[in-house]
Amino acid sequence: MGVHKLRPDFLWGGAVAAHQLEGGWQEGGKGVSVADIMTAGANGVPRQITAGVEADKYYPNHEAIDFYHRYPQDIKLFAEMGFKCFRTSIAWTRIFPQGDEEQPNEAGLQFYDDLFDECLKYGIEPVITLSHFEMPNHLVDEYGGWRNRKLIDFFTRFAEVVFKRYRNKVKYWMTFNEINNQTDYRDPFAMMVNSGLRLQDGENMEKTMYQAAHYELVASAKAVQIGHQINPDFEIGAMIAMVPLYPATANPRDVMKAQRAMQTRYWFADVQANGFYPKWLQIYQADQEWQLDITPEDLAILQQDTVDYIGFSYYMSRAVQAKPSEPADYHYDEDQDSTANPYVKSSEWGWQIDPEGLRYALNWFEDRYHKPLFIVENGFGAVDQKGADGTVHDQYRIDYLKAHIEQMKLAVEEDGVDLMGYTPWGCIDLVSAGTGQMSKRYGFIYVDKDDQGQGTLARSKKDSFAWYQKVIASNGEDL
Ligand code: P53
Repeated sequence: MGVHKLRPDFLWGGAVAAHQLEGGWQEGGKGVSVADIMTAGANGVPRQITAGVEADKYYPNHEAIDFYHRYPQDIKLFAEMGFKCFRTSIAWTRIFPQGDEEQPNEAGLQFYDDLFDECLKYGIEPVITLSHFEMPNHLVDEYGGWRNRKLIDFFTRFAEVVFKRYRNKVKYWMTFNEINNQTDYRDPFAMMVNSGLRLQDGENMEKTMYQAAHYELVASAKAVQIGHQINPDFEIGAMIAMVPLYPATANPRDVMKAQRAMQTRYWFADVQANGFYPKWLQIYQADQEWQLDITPEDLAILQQDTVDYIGFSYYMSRAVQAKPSEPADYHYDEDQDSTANPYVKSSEWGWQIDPEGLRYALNWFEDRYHKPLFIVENGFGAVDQKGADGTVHDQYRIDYLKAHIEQMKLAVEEDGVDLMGYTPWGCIDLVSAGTGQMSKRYGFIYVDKDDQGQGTLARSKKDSFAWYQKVIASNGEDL
């Protein structure tokens, strides 16, 4: 007891993604990203992915919360909370507006120079995701997204340009945000944001997902290699959506099903961290007779350039149960096989709140990869009521975060997990990725804007702002 503590330089901060807060979708020469062609959905109503930008539709990411113009004030508020780091992404379309240009767009590069300088001015370390649900839409229309091997070159060119440009400003990087969300290959949203895939009639979505994911994993490994050549001090991580899948009962068949479900959701991290495809997946892919384009050169790159750490998001857990007629391979179909766990409560959006699941996840990653871990997203999406005096009493958010930080600390102090930091999601209210709503709020900072795009965009502090400030100041002792 007491030997292990949070690192003294623990990276407390907050996390966002460019497309969800910047706005300025046509400024500084920016191109159209896949996020720019998504309308607003609602709770339980999926976002529409339109063919292009259509005149009569509302696209919430176009303006978002106008961070593009307002970031100095917002970073100042992050500094006031005591942030040690700030996780955001570089919008690929600001650097390569179409994605296939030879030369980068200087105005886009300059924007991130200024943004990172603003962070560094307060001692806030930028933590940067290269691709966070915002690839150039031109690569979707022209090349079919990540089903095309050419994307590897476009992505690595982008990575090389930004690694070089920011080599003295950014040390922590991640390649693809939640690369494993496409496990749910039946979900058009996941397929588009992860891989720029618009599914064609009659196409085997599962096969296409495995092909696209393979190219992304090769691109990720190449980026790790390039990054380390440019600056050996870079720490380049994976970014995995961790949703633990528990067996619904102690029936050994449910336990087997849960094991295969976890293998199916997390093989992406196996490849990125261990450097090779797990055996069960090699057998599964061979059995399908898909003839995937996976070359010996690809496998050598995967083997050689593994990630330095595992970044992951954690919001919820789920459960799985074997069917009476379960096949011998226990094949996990995320769309059909994942069920709610009756032992834990859910948010208004049906996300199952399970703080112990975070400790479980940290231990699971530690056992499997023996690499440093970084919780780069966690948080509670909820409807906030702003009082007439501008206050928001978000005790429910404090309760959620406190319970998760307690479990995170147990994983470090009792279990010895090597944890780099903690960046709660949406530290300032922003556009929800899944629904396009503003009203699904995560922030310590309230932004005055509604689901129809109305509002002053004024910022104000919620109760959780002072709470998180205190948490950081005490390095997690005062919760
Ligand atoms: P929203 C699904 C499951 C877990 C995390 O999500 C997910 C998703 C996709 O919606 O996304 C991550 O905004 C993602 C962020 C996103 C955040 O979780 O749907 O990395 O971009 O905003 C929260 O409530």
